[in-house]
Amino acid sequence: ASAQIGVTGLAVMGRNLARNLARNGYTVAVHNRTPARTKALVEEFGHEGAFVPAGTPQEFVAALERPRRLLVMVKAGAATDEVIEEFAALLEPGDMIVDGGNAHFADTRRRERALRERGIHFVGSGVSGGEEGALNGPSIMPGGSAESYRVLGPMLERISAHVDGEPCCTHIGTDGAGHFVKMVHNGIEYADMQLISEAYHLLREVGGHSPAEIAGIFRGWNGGRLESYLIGITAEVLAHTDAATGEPFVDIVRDAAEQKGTGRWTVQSALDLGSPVTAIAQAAFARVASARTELRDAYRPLAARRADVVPHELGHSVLDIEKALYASKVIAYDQGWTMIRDAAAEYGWDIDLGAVARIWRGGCIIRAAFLDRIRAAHAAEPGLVGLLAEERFAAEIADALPSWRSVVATATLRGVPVPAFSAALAHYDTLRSERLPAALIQGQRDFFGAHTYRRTDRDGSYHTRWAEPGRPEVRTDTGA
Ligand code: NBP
Repeated sequence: ASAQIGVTGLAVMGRNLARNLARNGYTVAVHNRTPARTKALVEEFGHEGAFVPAGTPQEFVAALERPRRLLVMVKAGAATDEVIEEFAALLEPGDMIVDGGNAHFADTRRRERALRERGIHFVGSGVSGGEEGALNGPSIMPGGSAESYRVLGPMLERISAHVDGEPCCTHIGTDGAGHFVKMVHNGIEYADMQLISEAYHLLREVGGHSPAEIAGIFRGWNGGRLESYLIGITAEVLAHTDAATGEPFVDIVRDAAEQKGTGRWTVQSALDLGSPVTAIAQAAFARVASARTELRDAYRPLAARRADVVPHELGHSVLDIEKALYASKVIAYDQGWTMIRDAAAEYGWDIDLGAVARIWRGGCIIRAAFLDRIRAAHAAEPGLVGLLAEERFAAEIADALPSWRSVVATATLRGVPVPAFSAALAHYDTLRSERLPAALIQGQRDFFGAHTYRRTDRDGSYHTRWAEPGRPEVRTDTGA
């Protein structure tokens, strides 16, 4: 036994963390379910430090000094449970398993409890910074026992990023605390990316600036109080020109933002906790909405027209407010129906959407006259994707729109919070938009996480090698 730590799971994250550990002078045992990855790591990067390749879990565990420190970097979810189970059986009391994957904190709490009963320390640790961070210094958010941190902390602090000599790693708290904090980090990241993208969209649609000009504006902002990684990469994404078409890159990316789900977890947990994380929630929903092709297709015919974009004057009469309330209410109900439709598809429920409206017309708290109209709309068109696509509702909303905008604008100018009115209005504008800044979010995601994007002009998944000269584009779904 000669290795101070072992890494199992040698895809991008695990491989780079193993290299980071080795570059920092630790002897690192390496293991992967498919042995080819272990072999490739040692062949390509063996010169960077001391690696001990292990072909089997038994060899891997035997290579580790006691108490054993085992870093698991496999796919989050069931794979993590399988790997923990497999290795826990080979470990002894006092040994430590670190899960550096993106686990849900509730899973981490469950795993920690189960392993604690067997005398094994389980450290659920958030790792942020993507591939690049894993190699050169990530931000690390370990949970688990104080005792485990005494042993692991110095190693994790050493391989973490450092700012002003301080490591970007600290013991967050017991059991799931590390993964919880990582989850919130990702929620904030969603909000930050959405806000940046909305700023870009405003500069483009309202300010009339080109993507290249906006890149310059962001570069300027990055020299001031907004300085940040995300603002910096946004400037780079916006300045990039697509080699195939000569168009701004942001214009050839499909404006359907994707996600791996950690932002969604933040919102779900926030509802359980009663934490009002509305900016994060709006960001998560903005991504979801951008990718709902069938809703956007249904609502695009309602596309913004000049007349309903610029209100003639800012109004806030009783009639204006009535119209804003009505329109917002239709949106809220429509969102509810979308959710019921989604759940029906997910769980295989055969739900009559018109009947839901019918049974809510009386007796319940949301009983309302227009439920009969919702019932009728679904009866007339069984596959109805959304209420706003129905002619009469569409006409009513179009009529209400100038008042609705005026009310939200007036409230905003006067500092009167109207979170639901403005969220409903943004939902309407989102779904009927021809283009959304979700394309920029896809560019940001591809930049920092190689998460790939889809193009507007051809099929397939693509990745731009942002760090290479000329920023070549590769297709990723064909292995090319
Ligand atoms: P992936 O999430 O793509 O997972 C691939 C790894 O999991 C491979 O080593 C694979 O082994 C292994 N694996 C799977 Br899949 N099922 C397994 C099983 N049943 N038993 C054993 N091994 C199994 O890798 P990644 O992108 O490097 O991410 C690793 C973790 O880090 C994930 O939890 C991820 O969410 C998290 N994370 C990723 C990033 C990022 O930017 N990518 C950032 C921060 C955190 P194989 O080679 O044999 O298939």
